[in-house]
Amino acid sequence: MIFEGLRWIIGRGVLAYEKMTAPEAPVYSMEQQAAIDAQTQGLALYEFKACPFCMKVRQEFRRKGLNVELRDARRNPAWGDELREEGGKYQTPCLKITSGDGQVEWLYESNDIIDWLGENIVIQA
Ligand SMILES: N[C@@H](CCC(=O)N[C@@H](CS)C(=O)NCC(=O)O)C(=O)O
Repeated sequence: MIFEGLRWIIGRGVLAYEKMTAPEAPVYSMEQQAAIDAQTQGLALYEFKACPFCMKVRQEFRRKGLNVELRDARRNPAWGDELREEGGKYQTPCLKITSGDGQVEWLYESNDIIDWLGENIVIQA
């Protein structure tokens, strides 16, 4: 009970901090955004809303203007089960990467996810 209350308070703090520090989204042309969306359509982030590591990854999405599907693994038990069973552990953030040929990779660790985005998402000038 105390733990739940503490988690709730910390969660509120994380969400408020996320709102206050949200980076401005870049403005892309329609063609640029379409090219980026084509690269992110196979991505889904398994997350907890109040997780600070997830917040860090969501901020990176905003900073780069990436539209990535967010799957709340706590509120939706189906996403939680999928994460545990297919990803290998119930830990967020985790990026599910489905490539064009249907291959699936589950990438844990916020820093590794941010690095992967930097290395794999090409934003044309
Ligand atoms: N080093 C990891 C830490 C991730 C982490 O600790 N996530 C917590 C949520 S904030 C988690 O999934 N805990 C498992 C649980 O709550 O059951 C990262 O940077 O992504």
